[in-house]
Order: sequence, then C-alpha cells, then structure tokens
Amino acid sequence: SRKILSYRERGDLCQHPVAKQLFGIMESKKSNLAVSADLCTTAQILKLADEVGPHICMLKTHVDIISDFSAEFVQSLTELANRHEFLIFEDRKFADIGSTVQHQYRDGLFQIADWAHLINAHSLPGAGVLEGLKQVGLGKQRACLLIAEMSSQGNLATGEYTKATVKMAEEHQDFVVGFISQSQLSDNPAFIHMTPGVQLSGLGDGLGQQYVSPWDAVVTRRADVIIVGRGVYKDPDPATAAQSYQTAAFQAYQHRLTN
Ligand code: S5P
Repeated sequence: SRKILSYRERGDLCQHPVAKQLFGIMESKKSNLAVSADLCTTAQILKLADEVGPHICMLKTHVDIISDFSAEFVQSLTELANRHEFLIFEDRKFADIGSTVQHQYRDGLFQIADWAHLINAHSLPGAGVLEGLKQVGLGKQRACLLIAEMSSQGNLATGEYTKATVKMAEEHQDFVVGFISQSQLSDNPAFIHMTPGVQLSGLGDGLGQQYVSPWDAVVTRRADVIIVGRGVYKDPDPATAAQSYQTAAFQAYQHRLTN
C-alpha cells in the first residue's frame, strides 16, 4: 500500500460542497461505511437508517423498489440523515440521453433532485448524461458519482470504457465528485472512490454479484468508501453488523494512512 492524505486533508482541498461535507463526516464519525438500504417498504428503510445511522457516512437507496414511497418518507429520511449525520445517495444509475435523465432526476414520483445529496450515472450515453443531470443538480448543490467499474461478473465497464469514464469525470468536476469502482482510478485526491460488492462472509450471491472483504476493498483496491447492503440489512442485528463493517473499513483506512 501507499501513504495517503487523510479524509480531513482531502476535504480541505476539494471544491464541491457535498464532497467536503462527506469527507468531514467520514473524519468526524470515523466511518467510511455506506449502507445500501435495499428494502421494499419505507418502514423497513427508516428503521434500518435509524439503527445503522451512528455508524455510517452515507445511506444508499433504490427508491424505485419501494412499494409505499411518499413525501413523508423523504421527510423522515432527511430528518434521520440530519440527526445521525449521514448523506443520502440515490443509486438511480442514470443511463439515458441528457433530456430524459433530466426528467428522471427532477420529475416523476420520486423527484430525486429534491432530496438526494448524491446520485450516480453510467458514462455509457456520453457526456450528455452529465450535462442533463447538471442542469437540474448544480443549482441544488447536488453531486454525482460516475460508474467506472462494476462488481458483477462479466460486466463490460473495463479497459477503455473505464479510462474514458475517468476522463469524463475530470471534465465535469463541478458536478462529479468521484466514482463507483472496484479500484482506485484517479490520483486526484478530490475524487472519492466508492466500492460496492463488499461482505465479510460471502463470495457471491448466485446472481453475478462478487464480494471482497472490507480490508481488500480499502487496502488492496484503495477504496475510500465501502458500500454494504445484505451484509448489514440481512443480519439479525444490523446495528452491530454495521459497527463491525465500520471498524473493519476504518482500521483499513488507518493502516493506509500510516503504512
Ligand atoms: O457495481 C456495482 C454498483 C453498485 S451501485 N455493484 C453493486 O452491487 N452496486 C449496488 O450496491 C447494488 O445495486 C446494491 O444496491 C449494492 C450491493 O448490495 P449487496 O447486498 O450485494 O451488498
């Protein structure tokens, strides 16, 4: 491993308010853990968010799998985010032309731009996807992550595609604050690398998901943030599970700081 800047130092030198806030939370809560709340009712998500809230820097949602989404849910989740100090990341994976993603981000049932601090997008459509999202998100001080690599078996986000994605991010630093990836792709310390496909016990899920340990994600692959779904929410005691992932991932970060 290679010595790195602390989250605090990186927060000081990055420009985007959401990235600054995230690095600040990671430093103060000693957490580089994001929990993926892939549950299908608002009650389950709010309960999980309250239980794991003290241990996370970010909660990731898939709002289109919720059966009873409502404005009250958004309000409650925002209150929990404020109380426990975590950011909300809607994992919408925008992947269409600029004009369409603009509607998907701003309009419809979910009005994602009104409540999600962070969203993500595939680079597949070209820079138009970012231009469209930006017109909605910039005025609201929102941020975007580009999906540069995926965790799933046989995915096509490799090689030249990944390189072109990094270039696209560099050209849109007013909105793109980092990557969803499986490895460190940029030396720019302002970019945050977030890695899903992390579990302490499993190797896969039988549907193409591939897991690495928190240590491998942070030390070997140089992730800044680990994203854990089933490893936490399927556990009979999600709070204790989240604490285990928090400790494992933060110790891995501290190892990188000092080695
Ligand atoms: O490459 C990816 C990108 C994402 S955002 N692989 C992923 O698994 N994800 C998401 O991370 C996925 O949609 C899910 O919400 C989460 C992983 O969940 P887990 O239960 O396998 O930890």
